[in-house]
Amino acid sequence: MKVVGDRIYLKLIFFGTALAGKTTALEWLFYHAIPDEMKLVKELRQVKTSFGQTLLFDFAPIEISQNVVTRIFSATGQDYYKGTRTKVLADSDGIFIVIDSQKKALERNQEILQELWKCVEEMENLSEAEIVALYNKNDLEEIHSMEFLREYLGLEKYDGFSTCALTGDNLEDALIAMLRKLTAKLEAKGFVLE
Ligand SMILES: Nc1nc2c(ncn2[C@@H]2O[C@H](COP(=O)(O)OP(=O)(O)OP(=O)(O)O)[C@@H](O)[C@H]2O)c(=O)[nH]1
Ligand SMILES: [Mg+2]
Repeated sequence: MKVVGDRIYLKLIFFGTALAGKTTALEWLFYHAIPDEMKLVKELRQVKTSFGQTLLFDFAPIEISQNVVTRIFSATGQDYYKGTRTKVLADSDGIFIVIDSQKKALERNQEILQELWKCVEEMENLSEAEIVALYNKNDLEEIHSMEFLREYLGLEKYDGFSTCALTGDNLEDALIAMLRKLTAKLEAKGFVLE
């Protein structure tokens, strides 16, 4: 959370394994759910590899009220670029953990969660971040249920949404849940949203 003049800047991030659907989820929200008048840029800013995966990040700044700007990022999930992933994570106020619900991705989800918990422990400010989990790819067949994944991955205490980033199923609800948590936090600190 950064205060610049009378404005507050919040940072949200989509974090999860490679190909979990972070970019697809952010793209869907940006182009289908976020009203144009809230967007501070017309197109998502993206830095991709030649194969179309995220090299550094995707980025969209939006204005959720006259005095609150929310910058939304998606980090790379590829371990090759792990160093940039943790840099992009720094100072996040809200983390969407994107779980790839496919059975074959179970171990990779566990590994990246370990990395995330380590970052939360070690990086300044991150322990206060709000967390919402997306159990993505709910349209596929060979997947674990959200109930199973929540428990197996130890995510029971976080709000969870069973999502399909391709169709946007439940994504808007997840974004609203996150923004509600963050605005409640701001109000609790005495900040008045304009
Ligand atoms: N069936 C299905 N496919 C999905 C879903 N979400 C994403 N995909 C597909 O999964 C692939 C990877 O999606 P991305 O959004 O690029 O994944 P990412 O998490 O950004 O991956 P990195 O940038 O490599 O970290 C793409 O082919 C998407 O179309 C989903 O909910 N269901
Ligand atoms: Mg991506």
